[in-house]
Amino acid sequence: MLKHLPKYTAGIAAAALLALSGVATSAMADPVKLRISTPAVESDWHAKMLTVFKDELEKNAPGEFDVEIHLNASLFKQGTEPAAMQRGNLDMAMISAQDIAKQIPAWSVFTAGYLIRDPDHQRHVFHSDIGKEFYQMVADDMNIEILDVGYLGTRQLDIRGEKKIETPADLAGIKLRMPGSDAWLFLGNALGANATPLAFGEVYTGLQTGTIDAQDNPLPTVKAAKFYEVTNQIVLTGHLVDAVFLSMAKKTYDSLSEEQQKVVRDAAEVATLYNNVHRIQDEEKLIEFFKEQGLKVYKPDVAAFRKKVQQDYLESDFAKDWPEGIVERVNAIK
Ligand code: KDO
Repeated sequence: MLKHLPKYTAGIAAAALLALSGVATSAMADPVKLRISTPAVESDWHAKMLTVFKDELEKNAPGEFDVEIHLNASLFKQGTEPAAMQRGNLDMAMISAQDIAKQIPAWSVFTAGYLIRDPDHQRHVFHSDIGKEFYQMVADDMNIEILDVGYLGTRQLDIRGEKKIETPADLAGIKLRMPGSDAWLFLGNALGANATPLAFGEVYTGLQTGTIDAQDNPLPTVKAAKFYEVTNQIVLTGHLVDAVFLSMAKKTYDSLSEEQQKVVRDAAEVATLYNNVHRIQDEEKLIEFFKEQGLKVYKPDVAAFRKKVQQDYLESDFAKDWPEGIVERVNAIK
């Protein structure tokens, strides 16, 4: 097309075209691929928050990120996500304190029952200097960047059978499914049950067939994964105010520009807040829903559970790895 223009105009046009194509090349650089893996089921809030995260990135940095969300542990098995990120096979995941404690024993403090008091306390703790110190350990020792903390919910017991549970002694002999790691199993045993490891995706069938008697999860997850269909009672022990840490492989994070890192952090904040608001609302409403489904829902002697669980943790080997004064510092956060 340039041949129809006078020579000098053609020169200017060619230069302009070149400049334009330069702009086009940088604007059309390949989007950063972010593959996220989680065992969460589609209708649970922490699964939905990943779509919020993706939409926020698209809104604030159009075309710069290509987020792929893999649910139901379809990409990596539950608990293997940190290693996958460390090996460079995965960009993002929602990891648990229990996952982290496998590599950084100090983190087991956040796997302890009855330490974090409620969702606000959780957010305040992890947004304080304590959070900064503990996130730094994860960045330094695991090469994983924690973007923000999300409230997974307060874990309650969900049991087959009619036996009324008032105290830890009533759980003796009950096969309580826990996710598969030492920290999780310790919690199940501290509650007084016989903790047995099983992946999240196998819990429904385990309860249905009776290979396990019980499982523990926050109420929104009991609903989303339909565990209420195969159990008879929910015992409101409230034993763990649980967290998921929305995280990115450090290699991926470091490859981003400063602006992109900010967009990613802001999106993580919006996503975790969305999760928290909905989950907290659901936790209030769901007791009625489970009662309508024919389950018994009641509070046991929570003080008896708290006393035994706290004592077991303080006397455990885990506590030997907790930084000096950490329990007092966590308790002091309002
Ligand atoms: C579970 O397996 O019980 C658990 O609640 C543990 C959490 O750390 C997290 O992995 C969660 O499952 C999954 O995201 C499924 O909701």
